[in-house]
Amino acid sequence: SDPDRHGDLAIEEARPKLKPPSMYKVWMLNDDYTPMDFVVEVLEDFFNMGREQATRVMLAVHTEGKAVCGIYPQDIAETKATQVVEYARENQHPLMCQVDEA
Ligand code: TYC
Repeated sequence: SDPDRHGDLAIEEARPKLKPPSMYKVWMLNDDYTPMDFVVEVLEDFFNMGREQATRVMLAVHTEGKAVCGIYPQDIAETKATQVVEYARENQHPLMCQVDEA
């Protein structure tokens, strides 16, 4: 038999596995003041949802307190959450996002 076969396997086993990038959930939180239309617009513009999906997610946040609006690599998740909160503040709304590990 070929003595090199075992060597290849040993190398294969020793090679460190590349971890998949960890993913983070972006949650949208309910509040009593942000208009429903504004939340739908945010979900369309920042999370690439159509009107129907954006409306469903907005209503889920409204009735359940929070809902996931997207799952992304950490830097993208943090950037989206920051952009949403900044956009809400520019429009005088208290809308909040949270990011946590998926
Ligand atoms: N609760 C808000 C209202 O009744 C609507 C709302 C939905 C606000 C989702 C925030 O993330 C939110 N106007």
